[in-house]
Amino acid sequence: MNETVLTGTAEHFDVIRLWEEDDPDAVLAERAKEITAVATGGTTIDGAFLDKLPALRLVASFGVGYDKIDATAAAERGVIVTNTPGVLDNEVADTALGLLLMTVRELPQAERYLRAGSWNERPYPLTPATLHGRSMGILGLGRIGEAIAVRAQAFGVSVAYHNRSQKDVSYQYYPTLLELASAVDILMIVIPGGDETRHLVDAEILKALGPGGILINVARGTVVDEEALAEALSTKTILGAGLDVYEHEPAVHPALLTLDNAVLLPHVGSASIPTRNAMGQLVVDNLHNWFTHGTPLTPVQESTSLLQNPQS
Ligand code: 8YV
Repeated sequence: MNETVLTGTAEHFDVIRLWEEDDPDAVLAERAKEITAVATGGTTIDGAFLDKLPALRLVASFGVGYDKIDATAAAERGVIVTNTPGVLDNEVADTALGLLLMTVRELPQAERYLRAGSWNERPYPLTPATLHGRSMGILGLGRIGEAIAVRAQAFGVSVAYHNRSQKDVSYQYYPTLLELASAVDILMIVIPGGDETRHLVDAEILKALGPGGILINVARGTVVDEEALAEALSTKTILGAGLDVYEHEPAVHPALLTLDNAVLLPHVGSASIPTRNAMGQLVVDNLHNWFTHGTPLTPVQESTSLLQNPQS
């Protein structure tokens, strides 16, 4: 758990550090009736877990994505869920552009080449692709997607997008992912994870992206069929992929590890101390505001009706 969450919660609450307990289940059972809030950073919270805590009123999640939390089951039990949107947008967008440049210009491969002493023999081969003048399709134009779009344009990359519905923005909208993938050079995934988006990017979408295509994923690994991606990379159905997230983190599909046209980061999208502390502070502020004013700062969408009608 992030240090800011630990110090911030300790100031206002009687905190149980479950991960430090020898038998966390026993502690949960023993103190179930006292636990009114849970702060979490990536644990699965489903209906069965919520049923163990009858006094629970708030789950404050560290991170913008909350696909491991069943927010609908929480709402049904009168439990609010909060996440940490906004404060990590710039960091994740920066990482996305960094990963894109690394992938298009093969920068990690070139660095490995230098360290291996190969430069003494001959220069690193020219990269087949360049970034300027290419087109990017953003799958999931939310806050982070918009921050990526601004940066992409500064790099001379045109932007299009696919969402479930069109937004009031100037970027070209494609009503289906297949049309978007067919139209662009770079597919940038920023859509939330979870059952609704599982394997949206499959063999058909990768084929549509085509042999010059680059896939970047800074969202959730579950959005991509990793098996199909490994196949598309090894058969050069697409040119390359830059990934920060994986289906079964921290495990990475073994085939991806062997492919030189994949750039692989260990889920570091928001992982700077200042940004993680800002996320941690928002967890603390959500908890504090809920218990002092009854208004969490950043409830997730599934919790909003509960706040409008607390008796429901
Ligand atoms: C963090 C993230 O890695 O916010 C998210 O949804 O994926 C990342 O910022 C994650 O929150 C760590 O628990």
